[in-house]
Amino acid sequence: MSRLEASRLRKSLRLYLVLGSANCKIDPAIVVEEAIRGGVTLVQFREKGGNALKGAEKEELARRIHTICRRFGIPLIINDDVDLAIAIDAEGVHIGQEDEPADQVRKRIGDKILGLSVHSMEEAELADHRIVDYMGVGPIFPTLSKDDAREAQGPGVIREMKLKNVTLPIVGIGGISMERASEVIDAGADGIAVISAITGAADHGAAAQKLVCEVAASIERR
Ligand code: 3NM
Repeated sequence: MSRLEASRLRKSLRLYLVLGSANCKIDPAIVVEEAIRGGVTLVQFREKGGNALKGAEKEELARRIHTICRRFGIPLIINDDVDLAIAIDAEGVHIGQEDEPADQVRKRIGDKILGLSVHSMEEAELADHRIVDYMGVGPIFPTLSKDDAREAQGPGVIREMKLKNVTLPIVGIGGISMERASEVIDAGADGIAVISAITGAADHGAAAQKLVCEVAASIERR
């Protein structure tokens, strides 16, 4: 799959599952399958933390997750590992402000989807529309899932971006639960990206289903 037109990408961002082996009590590939069956629209493989898989083991897990995503027609985005995304022919790459610069990544990945983490209006204004396809804005609420997370900003940061005519698709991330999903959509986000709201749920599929219904209902109300 190549860079999606913005309207298709906005739909793919509705419920974005981010995960790696550190976030899962069971095989992450099984979590992915259950969550996709529940309604997840996009998946990011984010293998971080002290015990993160590396090398061949990391690639093997990424390939297994990709096989499941493909079966359901769900794009797979690889966090901060351009070589891996290219090796397994994933649909996209997600980078942070401290990773390889977006223009260099774009040159390497050609037509794949490119996502960028932004934490402020200033960073959003610097994101180049010709290079980046969507922005992950966070942390919206306090999160325990990212060691070096910045201070939570609340959904207002997304509202400000929309008011100032930031047009790139936006997904909110950080501490987003079932109860708080609608606040993020009401602020103007195209979707929500979550780790623990799905990986930490007793029933991954049911959690995804509830979240995606909440997002869809909030978008319809806007
Ligand atoms: N990035 P949870 S917050 C991966 O602010 C990630 O850029 C963030 O996990 C950012 O849904 C975050 O469990 C963790 O809070 C999201």
